Amino acid sequence: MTSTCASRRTHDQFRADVLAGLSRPQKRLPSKYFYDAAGSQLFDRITELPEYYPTRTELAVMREHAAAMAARCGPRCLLVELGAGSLVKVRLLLDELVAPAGYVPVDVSGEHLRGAARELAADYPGLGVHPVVADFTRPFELPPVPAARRVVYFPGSTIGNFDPAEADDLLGRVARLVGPGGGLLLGIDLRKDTAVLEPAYNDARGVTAAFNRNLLVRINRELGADFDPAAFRHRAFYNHERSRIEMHLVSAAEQRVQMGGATFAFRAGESIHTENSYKYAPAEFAQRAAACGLRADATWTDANGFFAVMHLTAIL
Ligand code: SAH
Ligand code: AVI
Repeated sequence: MTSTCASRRTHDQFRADVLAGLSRPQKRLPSKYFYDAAGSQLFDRITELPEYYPTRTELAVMREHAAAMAARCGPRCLLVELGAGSLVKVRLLLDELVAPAGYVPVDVSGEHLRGAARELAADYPGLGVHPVVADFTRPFELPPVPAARRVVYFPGSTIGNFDPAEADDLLGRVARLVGPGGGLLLGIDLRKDTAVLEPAYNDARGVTAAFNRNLLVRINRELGADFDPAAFRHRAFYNHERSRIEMHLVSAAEQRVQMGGATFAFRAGESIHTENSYKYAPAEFAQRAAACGLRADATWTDANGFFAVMHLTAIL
């Protein structure tokens, strides 16, 4: 009963966010809605593309420094992973952690999360695995697991998908969730040459384009809209002024889309802005985090300076 109510609320929120986003002068859709089961699978394919450097770079940084990262987390910590996805990177950390009190992967993509958590629990039989299907931008309950310290693990540069004010809000929430002395192990994608950034979001095989268009497929299926996904072109580019990759879906022609009694008109060339992916400099990020109650005390990067993993301590 409770979960039926929760899924009704999620559905209603999805409808309200889509209606509001498509009613703005620059049409917008929140990027968290990319991740239904198909979207999570498409994201996994993105992580394996030759152009998409973030995943393999972060994995390499994790592989090289996992022991030092685990030492920062400390013994008997409760590890809470935000936007956990397929639970790949955390395995490198779990292999080094001393007597972790438990592992709580949090993700909105419920079916995908539950499947990945079952597999992880089978591979780590002594570990308490407690998946939580939730939107981490809203309050959610942690299981009552006694631990020496709480550590949030937030890899993938998913923090980059939030506008600066939202990111600050999220950092503040994390600081309160872990409490004074608690930790945050965070992956951030760094500023780099446009010649590296833009191909990562415009891959030759068109997987990122399919990931972007899947949002329209999902809106059709779950909200009864009549988007023709083929009538929207994928566009991704680096916005220098804002230090972010922007993804858009561009209407190929003048067209109208219906959704539950509402009609949305598109001019030819008009776009829906579907995602931002901010790129940071480590020192600048550390400064922002300090203002949100988190002090950066270790940073690990790759030789090219493409990606950083940072440990921060809550100083509330
Ligand atoms: N951590 C993985 C996956 C990154 S993809 C990695 O580093 O490869 C981003 C993940 O965050 C997806 O699994 C998506 O479902 C999840 N996600 C995005 N916004 C979310 C939100 N607001 N609440 C919970 N999960 C979210
Ligand atoms: C999850 N997130 C950090 C990815 C990114 O790079 O911003 C999502 C993504 N969008 C297109 N490709 C990957």
